[in-house]
Amino acid sequence: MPDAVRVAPEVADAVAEGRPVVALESTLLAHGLPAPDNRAVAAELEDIVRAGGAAPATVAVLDGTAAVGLTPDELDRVCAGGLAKLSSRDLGVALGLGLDGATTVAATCLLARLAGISVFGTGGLGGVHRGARESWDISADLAVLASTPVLVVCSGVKSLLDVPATLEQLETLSVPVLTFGTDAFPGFYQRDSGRPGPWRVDQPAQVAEVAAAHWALGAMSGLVLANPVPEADELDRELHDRVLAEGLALAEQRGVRGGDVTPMLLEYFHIATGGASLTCNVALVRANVALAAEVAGAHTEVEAALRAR
Ligand code: PSU
Ligand code: MN
Repeated sequence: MPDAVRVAPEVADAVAEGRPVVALESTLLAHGLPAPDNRAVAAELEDIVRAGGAAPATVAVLDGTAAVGLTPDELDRVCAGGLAKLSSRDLGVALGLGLDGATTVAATCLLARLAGISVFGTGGLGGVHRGARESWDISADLAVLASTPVLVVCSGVKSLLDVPATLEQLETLSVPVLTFGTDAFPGFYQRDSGRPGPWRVDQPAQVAEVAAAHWALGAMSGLVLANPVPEADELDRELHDRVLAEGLALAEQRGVRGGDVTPMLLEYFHIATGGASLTCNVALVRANVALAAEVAGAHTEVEAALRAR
């Protein structure tokens, strides 16, 4: 473990003893949700993971140290605003220069892996952006999943992205995609992105068996477990489609590019839906981390059974 990576005692003990752990990302807190609500969500997500029998490990970079598992004071700093958004390529820069930053799915996967954590719960995965043919904007989340054995529980990819292209890329990169309790690939704010998922599972134990088999074959890629937003919290389809069209036009008009696109569109959604997208976003993350805790529990059981053989 590099010196610049610090694993919280609660997390390190759980990993060492083969108990369930769930990694949580900080970009969703720092750039996906507005302050001060984000701080309450940060605490709530950790509580949900603990209630599900797992240790939470929220990941961020603070003072040039990558922290896996944060103290309440550190969560305050992450949620107070002003943190850079760190993708995988930015981690070494932030550590080398002694900076602070919030970690994306890509960066969180890398640090979770270093800390020995296999299950990670979040909101939405990054993917292929609309217009990627011109902009080349494809999230590093995909490239990192191709080479990092971590299972990411999310609500599919945001409808802000090119969903069919993202599913194609995940196939090319040999990242298995499972949909939980549904045949449809979820579209973040919506339970159905309009595309079917390749494989449906209905039990956390099935997910753990699939991940164990995938990794036993020597695969170095991660897996995606796509969990649809709870029915009651789904965003109204018409509202969603209208706000998405407006947001995309606004991003184009303002010339927003690269890593700024997702936070800008998420913020536009939160304002233009009068907070409905925020309610939906928080509801789906809650559901995902609860499922991640169950999957982490099942994963430790499968690992213990493998060790006992
Ligand atoms: N899901 C959310 N809010 C977010 C994100 C996902 O509900 O802010 C973040 C994740 O951290 C993801 C990142 O890794 O967006 C992708 O950003 P980009 O497209 O720039 O790679
Ligand atoms: Mn991007």
